[in-house]
Amino acid sequence: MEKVLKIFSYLPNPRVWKAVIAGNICEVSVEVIGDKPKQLGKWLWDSNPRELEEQEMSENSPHFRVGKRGFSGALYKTDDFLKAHPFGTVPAAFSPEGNIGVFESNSILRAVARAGNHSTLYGSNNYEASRIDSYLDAGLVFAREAQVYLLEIETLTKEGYKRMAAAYEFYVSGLEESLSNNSYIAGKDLTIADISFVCDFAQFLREGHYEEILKNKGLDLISKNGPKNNPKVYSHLLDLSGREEFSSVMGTYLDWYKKE
Ligand SMILES: N[C@@H](CCC(=O)N[C@@H](CS)C(=O)NCC(=O)O)C(=O)O
Repeated sequence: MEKVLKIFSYLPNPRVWKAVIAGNICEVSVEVIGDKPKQLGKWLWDSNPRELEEQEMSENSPHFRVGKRGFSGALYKTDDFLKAHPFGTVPAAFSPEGNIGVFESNSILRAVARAGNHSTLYGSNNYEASRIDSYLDAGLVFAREAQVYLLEIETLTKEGYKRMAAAYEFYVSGLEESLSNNSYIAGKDLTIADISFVCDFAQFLREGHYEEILKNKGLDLISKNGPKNNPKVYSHLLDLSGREEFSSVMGTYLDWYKKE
């Protein structure tokens, strides 16, 4: 396997799994560097990330920044990191030479598929690739709502809940329709649209860990009747996540859900 992409992130992170799963399928090696979410404030965010020494972590550091999304405390991001990753987010991927930053997990996923040796993972022509992009874009809209929902679930308002429920309904009904016509999301073959879906949807289902909090607000899990209302979507998730290429990366992440 040729070394292609280096990814820096907190770990485990389903957004990173997208690229790793694709890498396994299309024989692209992906190097993942990172640490537990809480530890990432002790790392230098750079194309050569490293753990910081105690004395390097202060407000006087030239790399000192305040987390913007998902991180609340101090972070240490180099200027080079921000040049490559202007939004300052992880997962943050770098080309093999380290000079090109690729951000947004779906784009990192695309980069792996483009570099790989697989005839159908990113479609077999430009129009199929564009159709796959359509699903990735729709998935990002859903995933962004899910990110806000999960990060703010403890202080969630009715308005926030409604936004998430609407984004969920829109996304899932489109996927159910797609899967009524084909075995995979974008057509008859497994593509990166399926990989992205599995990782983002598995992450969304973590709302199940907050059932009690939602109940106290008089709210139900958004995914409550999911398998009944959208059986194809849920069985696609469970089918793919059980396959070796997926399960070897996702580990036990969905086990709690499967037991429910
Ligand atoms: N849609 C992006 C989400 C990336 C994102 O928002 N990452 C957050 C952590 S969940 C981040 O890196 N925040 C950096 C900060 O708070 O400064 C993706 O799929 O990669």
